[in-house]
Amino acid sequence: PAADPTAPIRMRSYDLSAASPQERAQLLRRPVLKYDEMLTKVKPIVDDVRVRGDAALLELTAKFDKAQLTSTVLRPPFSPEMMQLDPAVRDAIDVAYANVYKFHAAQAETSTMLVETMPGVVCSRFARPIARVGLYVPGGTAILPSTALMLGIPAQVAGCKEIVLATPPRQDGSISPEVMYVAHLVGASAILKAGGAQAVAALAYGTQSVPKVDKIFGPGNQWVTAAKMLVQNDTDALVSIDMPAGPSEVLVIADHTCNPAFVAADLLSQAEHGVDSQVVLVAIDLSDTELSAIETELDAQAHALPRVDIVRESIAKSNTVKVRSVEEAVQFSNDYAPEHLILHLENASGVVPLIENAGSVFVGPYSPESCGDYASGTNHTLPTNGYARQFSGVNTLSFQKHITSQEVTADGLRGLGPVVATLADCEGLQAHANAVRIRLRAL
Ligand code: HSO
Ligand code: ZN
Repeated sequence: PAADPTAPIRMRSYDLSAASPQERAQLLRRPVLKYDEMLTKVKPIVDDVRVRGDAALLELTAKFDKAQLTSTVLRPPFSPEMMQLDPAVRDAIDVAYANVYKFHAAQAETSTMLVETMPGVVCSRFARPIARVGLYVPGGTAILPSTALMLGIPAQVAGCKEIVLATPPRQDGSISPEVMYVAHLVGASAILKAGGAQAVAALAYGTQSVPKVDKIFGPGNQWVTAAKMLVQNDTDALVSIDMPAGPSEVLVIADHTCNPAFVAADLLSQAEHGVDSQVVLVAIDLSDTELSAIETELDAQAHALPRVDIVRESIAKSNTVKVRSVEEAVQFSNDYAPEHLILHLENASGVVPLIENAGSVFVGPYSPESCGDYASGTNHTLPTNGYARQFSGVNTLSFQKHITSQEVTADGLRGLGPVVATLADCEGLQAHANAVRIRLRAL
């Protein structure tokens, strides 16, 4: 049944000091992701592409994307007709590209780190690009050229040789000109016109026409995520993934100095992503009048959105958590480990040092998440579902790996060798000890 279009759109509200430990744990929880179920659904698709390659890919694309293709891969140079854009959009993409490039170029590790741990014992570490990467750009309810930027730019900066951008085709078999233009800017070496688990499988194993990659990046629906987890665990595929992705989230902390309209707008910008988006407002010591100002704004702004039906569902599942102090708010946020954290606080920058877990932080009233989603420079591919506890967002280092090296001089071995031989003896590994003693005798 269609939702009542006039019904108020509002979040549920909880007082944290009145919450039991179980209720607090519930407020920190995300919706359960049924990966076991998803894995059994994606396995036949992944196997089909692994075994039959292009033929399976073409059939699955006809089935799921309703696109009849004769080939699945586009190679550069991409024709200008495929990249025809509104000039304002092209200029906006160019500015976003420049900012994101600048921030990610600064992250690149270009120099070798050298440490002399003992006289004559020099250890070093240097970075090298991951040679072949696959970037998944979702299709679905919104076209996402911004995701192509966020994945393509660090790959380009890191110097990856093969950059395969996978995205589901439109029904006429084409790719949106915005995504094509970004693929051109980041120097993609191939575009794979496929989506879902079938695209992930093609990237992981390669097909007759799709190059196999070493690491797969990017957000996606449950099918994509389950397929990434599946291929990551297949030692034959020999592929890694960026991180386990879940529905997008934002946590906003607001105090009495906040602008209610700004707070509402920030909550809604995340809520419009999908019906399972997670939106949390942590309100510090707000009066009923202050809270209802936010609620009124949220309701009014929500009803004016083209995606009101999505927002209605995601907001209905979202929570306002009332706390007494900044410390309580930060504690809750650190426990929640949000993908995005927005600080609408009197002393927002003063709170940043207290943040322990978050994908990306937006500081003060003029830093909406939208800036980071599109164009300020930071990456928008961030850990969700509480994984901000142990994962960083996608960055330039995600496209590099480190190699360590050592060079020991004869004098160095005189000092270090006896230590190594003693430890080798202690482990009962005679050949290890010999590799040192044979040299010490020769010195
Ligand atoms: N907020 C999304 C990224 C995005 N927003 C793309 C707009 N386009 C997940 O971080
Ligand atoms: Zn967004």
